[in-house]
Amino acid sequence: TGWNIGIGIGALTIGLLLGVLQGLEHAGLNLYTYLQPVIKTYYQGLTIHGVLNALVWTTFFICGFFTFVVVRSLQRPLRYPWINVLALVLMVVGLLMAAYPLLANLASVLYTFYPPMLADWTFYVGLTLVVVGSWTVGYGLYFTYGAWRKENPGVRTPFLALGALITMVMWQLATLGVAAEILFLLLPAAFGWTDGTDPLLARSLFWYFGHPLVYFWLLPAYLSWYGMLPAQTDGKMFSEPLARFVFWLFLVLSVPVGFHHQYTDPGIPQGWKFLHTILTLGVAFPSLITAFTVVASLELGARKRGGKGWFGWIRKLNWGDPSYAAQNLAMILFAFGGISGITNASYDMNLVVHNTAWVPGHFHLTVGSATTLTFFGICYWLVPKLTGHKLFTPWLARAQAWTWFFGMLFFANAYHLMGLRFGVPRRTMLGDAPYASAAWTPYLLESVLGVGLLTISATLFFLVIFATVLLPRKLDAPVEMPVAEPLDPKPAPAWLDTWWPWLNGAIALILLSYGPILYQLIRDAQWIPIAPRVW
Ligand code: HAS
Repeated sequence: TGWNIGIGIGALTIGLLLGVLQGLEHAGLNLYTYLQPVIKTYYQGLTIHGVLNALVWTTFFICGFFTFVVVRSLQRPLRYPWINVLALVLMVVGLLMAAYPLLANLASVLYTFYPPMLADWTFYVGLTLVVVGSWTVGYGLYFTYGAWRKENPGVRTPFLALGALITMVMWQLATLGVAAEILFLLLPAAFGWTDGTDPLLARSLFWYFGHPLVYFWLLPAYLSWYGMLPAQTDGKMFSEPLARFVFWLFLVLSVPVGFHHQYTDPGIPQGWKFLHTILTLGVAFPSLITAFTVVASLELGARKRGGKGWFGWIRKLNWGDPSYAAQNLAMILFAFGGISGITNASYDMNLVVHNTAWVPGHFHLTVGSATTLTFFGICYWLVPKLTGHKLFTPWLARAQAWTWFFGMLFFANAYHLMGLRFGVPRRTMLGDAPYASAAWTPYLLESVLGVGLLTISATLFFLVIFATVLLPRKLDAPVEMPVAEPLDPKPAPAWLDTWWPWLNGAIALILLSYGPILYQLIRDAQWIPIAPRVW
């Protein structure tokens, strides 16, 4: 766990630095030139920013966190610890392999690596190894769960372990899409065995994986919000069975929604886009349940701490604890990210905001806030737990959480509005754009204010974590993983602890929503030449 989280944070250090450059470039201050010859182009910087933050930081953190959670929650050691060590080795080798082409400017294809742009083969093999490593983490956890089940027949799986396992299984279903894309379309082209590819088929396989990927980022945060955060403010889980139900719904509904990223792609018939729209609105439903039930769990705690009134109780939440504050602030930002997600999912609105600055606005509130700020909050108890050292200065950690909150609020608001009002494009050197308009200026200034606060916040996070790890200030009292008790101690019904209906339901829905159309896309595949490398 320690190594996973340490490497994740290391990747984030570089990834966030490039994010600052990205934000400043849009506002007309191009600092990329000072990074020559290490970072040669804007697109190289943007690719490293996306890959390190969205893929590396998240995957390493989640694998480490889940290993810790499953072992603590089942209260038994890993069945075969060597599997999880092997997993870490695979992931590190993969990361090093992918780092080479990223740094050598041989893989500036952005984190979605759409063909016909093509990266060096080492990039794809590296990413594949990271994914295979994360599967291996899952296998280590399944064997541990199997052993626990044998020792505890008929006992309900503890919620925290169940949620982590469901997320891992969902991840294995999801990554089949990107595995097929890399193995059958991208690697053969990168090795020079084929001289073309079908971008539409590749994009469809990518988004089969790409949307459940976002729930792989979100569910560890939900696990903490449901099963840990209430305990951090003297609350209880408002409804433990409902929390399980939400995780099962995510298993069933996370994958069959990918075409909402491809509304503007020609070649996907409308009927399929419509089906995926309906299912997307379906997968928003467990998040709406979460909004109500998690807040109810927190309210229980605040009232126990003396909170009164319709809204007055909010002041009594445990804002003094940086771990709590960071996660509650992440939730508030996610409420706005959820609204912009549902806007994206609405076909006609999507035509307005697709490929505009609105989209980075959306994902900085989701993966950049709900996920990342929650993971920061988790670090504030987990790193002291792992090192046995006191958290370095809780008030600095609190300041980190609040500066991230306001930084993202300004940044994301500006990007949403630039996309919505002016169609300002994403993934573009806006600082150099000949069509840049004076009307953008107030929003660009707001975004720079956000970038400034986020830079301070990121610096504080690294300072707090490094000082906690390096300074040998022993803990006064042992830190334990927070575990929220259910309000109703009656065990959840058996159907909420049974895998087969949910797993079969997930597979059936995937076959129904992707089977015929993927068959059609493969049958009608049209090979087009790989784009020449221009960076
Ligand atoms: Fe998304 C694009 C639709 C959620 C990430 N999304 C992206 C991209 C990323 C991303 C990275 O339909 C860009 C991909 C690219 O590079 O092209 N997204 C949705 C929908 C949801 C959603 C419907 N997205 C996420 C999450 C992400 C994420 C989660 C990362 C972690 N997204 C889209 C669509 C696109 C898209 C289209 C394509 C756009 C385009 O055209 O390219 C839903 O799951 C959202 C449901 C969420 C809610 C909110 C629930 C609120 C909660 C908090 C409550 C807190 C309260 C405060 C009330 C309904 C749980 C309490 C306060 C106290 C004080 C106690």
